[in-house]
Amino acid sequence: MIKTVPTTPYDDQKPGTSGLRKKVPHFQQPNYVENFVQSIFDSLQGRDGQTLVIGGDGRYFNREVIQIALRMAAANGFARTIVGRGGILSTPAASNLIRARAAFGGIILSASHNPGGPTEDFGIKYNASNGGPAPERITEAIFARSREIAEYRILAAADLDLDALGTRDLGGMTVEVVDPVEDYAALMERLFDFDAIRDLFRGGFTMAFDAMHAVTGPYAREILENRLGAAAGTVMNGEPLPDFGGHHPDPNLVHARELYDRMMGDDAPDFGAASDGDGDRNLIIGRGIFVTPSDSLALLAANAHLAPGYAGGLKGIARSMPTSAAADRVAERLGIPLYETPTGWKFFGNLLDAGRATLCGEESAGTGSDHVREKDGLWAVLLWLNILAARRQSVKEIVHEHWRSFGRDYYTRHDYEGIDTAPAEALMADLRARLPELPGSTAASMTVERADDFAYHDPVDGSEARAQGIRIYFRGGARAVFRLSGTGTSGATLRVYLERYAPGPDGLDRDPQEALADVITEANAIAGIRARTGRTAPDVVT
Ligand code: G16
Repeated sequence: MIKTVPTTPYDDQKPGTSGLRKKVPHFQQPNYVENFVQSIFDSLQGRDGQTLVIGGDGRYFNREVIQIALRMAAANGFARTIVGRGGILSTPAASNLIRARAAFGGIILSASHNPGGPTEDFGIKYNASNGGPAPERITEAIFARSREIAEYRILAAADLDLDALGTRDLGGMTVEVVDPVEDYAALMERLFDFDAIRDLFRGGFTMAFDAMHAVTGPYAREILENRLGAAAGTVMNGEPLPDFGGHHPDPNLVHARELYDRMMGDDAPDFGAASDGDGDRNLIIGRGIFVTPSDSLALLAANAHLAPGYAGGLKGIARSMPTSAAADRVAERLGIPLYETPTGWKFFGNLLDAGRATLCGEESAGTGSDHVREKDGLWAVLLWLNILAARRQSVKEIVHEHWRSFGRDYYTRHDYEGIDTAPAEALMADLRARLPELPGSTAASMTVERADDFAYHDPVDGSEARAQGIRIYFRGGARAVFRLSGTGTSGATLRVYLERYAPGPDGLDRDPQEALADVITEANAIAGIRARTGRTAPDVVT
């Protein structure tokens, strides 16, 4: 029986960079989940009789929300839902399923790299029929709907068993419970030379993959250990846990410290990698060398032709604005276009759909291609493995060769987390107001050449996105970018992105913090970070 339940709106259901993210207790308020899911459904025209994919990263509250979403999908006209067993689907695997099964869209439950647990983070995101995060036109409609919603529709039914594969009926809607790994692993086998990678492992190549007790554990075990023959135990922390073992499933140098230390030690394996809560981010570390996500994108682009899925070459490369210019140099040499988009994977969707870009990447540890419409952690790891198998050099040799050939873009990101929203917004507003007077000025030792607030004009649909981050270019080629994070759930996070290009082959082992010291000082002085936030140092440096 379908019930129509009266409800009152919440005013804070505005999807951010990547869907709606809040603390679990926030989502547990009466009708909070139901309101948002109904707002999504109400914003989708033509959903009647369609297929919906539902899955999440397994974090605390995942199972409860999936049952609610299923009952509401059944009451809102969907004919079929496809759910990963146990409610599990990594974000890229969900994107793939939406595309492979020609679904109308998908609901992905995740707060990505944020911690999980009863008082930690949760998230709900809608992906459209191309498999990618809903464009702003849809997220705006969802937000508008959530502010006026008066009722939601739900089927009165008991919870479904989601732990056994197969199809069941839910009030006339078919629920198909699928193996979350199968289709995804098959896609990876089509893109990469699994024989060559198997050969690499057979020859004694060693690897450590940190699944961070998050969703990629089962994917990595199946693909790396079972199909590619990596030694048992290659996958660390491979058991997905609702609280990620109490850790932050963020594959950066702070939260994947154990892996980093191992890779810098004497008995380091040849290759180290990690992925985040929902499996879309990646961390790449060679023996004795961390590869920044910006460099990784450039290296993957320069070598992608070595993998069967990209043997025909790349149509173009897209990167988010704060990502370093390393990929630009590769695009230039390859003679293909380079697109600079705002932060947020959704901005790549049109370029991928239109066949203008093949590879995309962001400084925030996301890399992907047109195989799905999300960034894809394991995909990046497998492309690296394919390249390593083809080139038979170490990660360090490959990176150094790249820098010798293209020059090096020193890069670092400084994050100031959990600062009060008001001073963080004031800092940005003040920078914006001072943009016209910055060129020619010097706060410490460098001179500003030009400064702007990044605005994006989508070349495919003509849409505009404004106020996407303050860019300050210094004389001599260095750059500082300031923006506030769109994914945090408490207070504000100020991100400061710093880079400088060095054309020559010198300084291969130079520490970026040292190479960028003057840019860091200048950026801090221009924005008055210490005075405005009271912080003397960033919380996270990557
Ligand atoms: C999300 C988006 C990414 C984006 C990142 C930025 O990542 O999917 O495209 O780069 O947010 O985060 P912030 O706004 O905090 O800098 P994820 O992995 O959280 O979905």
